[in-house]
Amino acid sequence: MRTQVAIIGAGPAGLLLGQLLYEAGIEAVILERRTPDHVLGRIRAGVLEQGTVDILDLAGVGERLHSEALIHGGVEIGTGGRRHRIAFKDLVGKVVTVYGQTEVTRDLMDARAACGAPSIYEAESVELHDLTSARPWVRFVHQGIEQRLDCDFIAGCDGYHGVSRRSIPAEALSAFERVYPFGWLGVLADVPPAWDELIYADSERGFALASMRSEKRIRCYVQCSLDDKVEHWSDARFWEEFKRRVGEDVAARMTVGPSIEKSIAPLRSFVVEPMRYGQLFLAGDAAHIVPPTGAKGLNLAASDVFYLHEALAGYYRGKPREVLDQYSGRALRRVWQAVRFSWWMTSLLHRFPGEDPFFGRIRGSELQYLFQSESSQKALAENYVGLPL
Ligand code: FAS
Ligand code: PHB
Repeated sequence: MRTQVAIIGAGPAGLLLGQLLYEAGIEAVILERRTPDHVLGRIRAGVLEQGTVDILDLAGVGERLHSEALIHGGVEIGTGGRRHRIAFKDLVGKVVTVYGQTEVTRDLMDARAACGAPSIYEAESVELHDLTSARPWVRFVHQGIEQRLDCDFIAGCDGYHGVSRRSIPAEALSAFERVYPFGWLGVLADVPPAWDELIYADSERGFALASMRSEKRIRCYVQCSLDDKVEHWSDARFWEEFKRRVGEDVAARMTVGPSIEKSIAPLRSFVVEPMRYGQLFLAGDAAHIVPPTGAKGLNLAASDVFYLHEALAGYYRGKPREVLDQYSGRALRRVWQAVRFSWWMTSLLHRFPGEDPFFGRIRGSELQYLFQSESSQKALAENYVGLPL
C-alpha cells in the first residue's frame, strides 16, 4: 500500500489529524492496534477548550457537539469547607465546553467512515522503518498477514505506550518527567450532577473532582495512593469518600448510583523534545503527558495535530520544507505552557504524601491568594480556557 501520511493510532490525535488532512485533500491511512469498541471504551477527558472546539469544527465534526455539549462559564475551587468560583466569562471573556472524549472520538470515527478514508483496526506489530530517508515505510500484521505501507510522512499518534516514540534513537531525544506520588480513581455513573459547574476540592483527606458528561451522567474522581487498586474500592466506599471531600452541601444534596466505569489513572508530567525525527512527527500523548488536573491532555493533542496538519498542508502546497521544521518548536511552546499549568494546578490542589510542612503552608497560602486576588484568578482562567492557538 502507499499513502502520503501514515497515522499510527486512532485515538483523538490520530482521528482528528486524519480528518484535518482529509479536509485539506491529503491522503492518510490510520493504523490502530485495538478495535473501535476498545478505543471508545476508554473513559478519559471531559473538558474542551474553545480552540479545540474550533479545530473540531474545522475538521467538520462539530455538529453533535454543538447540539449536546454543556457550556460552562467557570469552575469552583474548594478548600477548608469554602468554595470560590473562578468566573472565566467575567475574567477573560471565554468559556469551556463539557463534552466527553468518548463522544469526540465517536464523532471522528463516524466522520472518517462517512468519507471513506482508510482506517485499519487491529493492526498488530506495527514497526516504523527508514524514518530519516525520503521514503519511510510501516510494517504491520493484519488478520495474520504481514503488510507494508509506504508513505511520505508518519504521524506518531499512538499515545504514551505507543511504538512511535520508541522508534526514535534515545540519543536523538531529550525527555523531561515528573511522576506524582498519587493517582486519580475515576467513576462514571448515570445520575444527574448536584453541581452546575466542575468542583476541584482540596480537603484534609485528599483531592476530589466533581465533573459530568451531561445533565444525566457524572464523572467523579478522588486522589488515591499509587498502590491502590480498583478492586479495593466498592461503589459504596468511593461515594462515601467522595462525599467527605467534595463539601458538605454537595454531599447532602447529591444522588449516587452504580459505577458504569471505574479506573485508576497514574499522574505524571512528561515531555519529549523534539517532537520530530526525520519524517516521523509525534503528536498528543505520544509526545507528552500531563496530570488531568488542568484538563489539558486532550486539548494538547488537538493543538498538536492542528499545527501538524498546517505544516503538512503547507508542504504539499509547495511551501519550503522549513514549514515542516517549524512544527516541533511551535507545538512545544504550547505544550510547556500546558505542562506548567497542569503541574501548578496539581501542586496547588493535592496533599503530597510525606510532604514538608513548609509546602503545606505555601499551598494553603497560594489558595488563599487565589481566593482574594482577581489577578490570580485571571491567570488561572486564561490558562484553563486555553491560551491562543
Ligand atoms: P491516546 O492514548 O488516546 O490514543 C493512542 C491510540 O494509539 C490508542 O487508541 C492506542 O490503542 C493506539 N496505539 C498504541 N500503540 C499502538 C501501536 N503500537 N500500533 C497502533 N496503534 C497503537 N485528559 C484530560 O484532559 N482529562 C482527563 O480527565 C484525562 N483522563 C485520562 C485518564 C487516563 C487513564 C489516561 C491514560 C489519559 C487521560 N487523559 C485525560 C489524557 C487523555 O485524554 C489523552 O490526552 C488523550 O487520550 C490523548 O489522545 P492521543 O494522543 O490520541 O492518545
Ligand atoms: C473529566 O470530566 O473527566 C475531567 C474534567 C476536568 C479535569 C479532569 C477530568 O481537570
